[in-house]
Amino acid sequence: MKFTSTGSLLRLGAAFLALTLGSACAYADFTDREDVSAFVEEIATRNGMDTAPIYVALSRANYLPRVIELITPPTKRGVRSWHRYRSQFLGHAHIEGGLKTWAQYESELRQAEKLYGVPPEIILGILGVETIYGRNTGNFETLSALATLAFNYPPRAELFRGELESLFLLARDQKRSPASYTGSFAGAIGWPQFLPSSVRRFAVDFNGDGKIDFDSNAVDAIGSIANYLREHGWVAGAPVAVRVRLTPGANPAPLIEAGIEPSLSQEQLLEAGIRPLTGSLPAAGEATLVDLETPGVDTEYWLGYRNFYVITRYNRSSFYAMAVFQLADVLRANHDGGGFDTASLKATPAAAHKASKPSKAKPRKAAHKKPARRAK
Ligand SMILES: [Ca+2]
Repeated sequence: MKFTSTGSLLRLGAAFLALTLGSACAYADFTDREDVSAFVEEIATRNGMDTAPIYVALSRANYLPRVIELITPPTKRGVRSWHRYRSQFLGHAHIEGGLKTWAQYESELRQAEKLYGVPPEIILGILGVETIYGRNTGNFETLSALATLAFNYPPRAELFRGELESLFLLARDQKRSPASYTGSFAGAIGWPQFLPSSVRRFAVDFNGDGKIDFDSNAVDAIGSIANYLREHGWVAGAPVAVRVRLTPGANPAPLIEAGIEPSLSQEQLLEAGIRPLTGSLPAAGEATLVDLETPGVDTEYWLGYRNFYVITRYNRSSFYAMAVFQLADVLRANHDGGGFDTASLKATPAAAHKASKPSKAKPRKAAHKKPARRAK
């Protein structure tokens, strides 16, 4: 279609007007606000920083309405569906991507297991669920996202002001501009989606190049995820979760109400009618009972052990931890089986997952140039 010159001009004018109006709404200046000034003064005093660069950074931060939309819980609670949730993370992209990443970073993953006790498949399970192995790290400018949440989302202002403070400290540590980070709408950064406070506390320079790099390759993410899990109590070699069934008439509700932290003894579970699908329950200490509901089908019940709880420290949801665990299980089975088996897409792992099974596969040559492996 050909436009007349008048038409083009009108369109241009409209576009300009929209841009100007859009700017007026979207680019509120945080530094005009008293609560923001109080925040700047407070964090500068606490951390021995100058206020001026913080003001400069915040004056360039944008209010992001989309961030508020995404963080706000829906007014109507959706129907929980484990099958729907699970299908987002156990498809071809997650499994094939996981096996490729495993092959590419085999030696780094093995090194992380040696140092932190966390097996490759669990590290990959988290990387896969978080960002599909770095493919999907988020395009929100972290500074703007955190400023928006810190100052325009009262329900969680305290948390996000803490993360915004951590972002300024992280930028200072790394000698980067606070505006140079990108990630999720909620301020999580890079391949492993660490919040700034977690980067500062748990990230490790796993390829030994002197900096934390969560943007360009998996190596620092691999070491950092393993370190995060170990610091949160990962037990090397212990099981994560095992599927169970209920004896007829058993009432799981009080067991589920006991909470996500493992507190149920094997005797309590057996007495309440919890049975293994086969064999006997693993003697692995206290457990939590996890119910995975899907409308129209029988609820799945699982016992989550200490390591399951540790995965929920990454993201406080039993659906999340179970997706990580099941993706990990499929990756391990395919890796040891020596190839990608599409039938596994439908498999539901039922056996207790021994977390530190040694890999039976022969080490493969990494496809990339290997960096020096040195953890700090
Ligand atoms: Ca590094």
